[in-house]
Amino acid sequence: MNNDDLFVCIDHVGLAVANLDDAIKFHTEVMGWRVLHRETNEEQGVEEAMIGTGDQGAENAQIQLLAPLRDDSAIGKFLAKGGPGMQQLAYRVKDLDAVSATLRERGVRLLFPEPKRGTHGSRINFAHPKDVGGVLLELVEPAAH
Ligand code: V0V
Repeated sequence: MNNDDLFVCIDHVGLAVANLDDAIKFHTEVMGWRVLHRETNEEQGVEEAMIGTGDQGAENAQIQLLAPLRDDSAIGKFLAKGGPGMQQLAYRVKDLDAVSATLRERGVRLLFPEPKRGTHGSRINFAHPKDVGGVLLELVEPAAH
């Protein structure tokens, strides 16, 4: 990573699913991935699981399965509109506040005025899909574990 790079790497790709247990069953038994982490995030209205290979660490890109806790959540609305599928691309950052300030200066709208709590204690925010080529882009600053 160069000093002037904004992003470290792809952190994860998020897939909206209707039912987390069914999706885990498919991605483990058919696709051969393993569940690395699972949690509920009430504020975001999701039940989620991170999947990857058994020996991979959190430094590698993962796949995030996102199931709605409520119909009026972001994932609930996404599913109602178009059904299951890729809902977000997440870039890892070292300093979310600095990257957010730079993107705002460059005209990219972030969805939340302040960072939210994401997976595994990370800090997250999102760039509006209309400002980044039609993809919901999450920015993730991992927690220092
Ligand atoms: C909506 N649009 C999308 C999109 N969702 N485009 C690409 N990818 C998506 N996921 C488009 C949509 O087609 C519209 O385009 C336009 O954006 C406005 O959409 P809308 O239907 O009016 O808006 P809503 O009410 O569906 O909201 C969309 C946003 C919402 C993106 C604003 O989903 C949101 O606030 N998301 C951020 C939070 C989130 O996604 N949380 C769940 C993951 P047209 O029709 O106008 O052309 S939580 C998570 O990832 C965690 C915890 C973690 O990783 O740690």
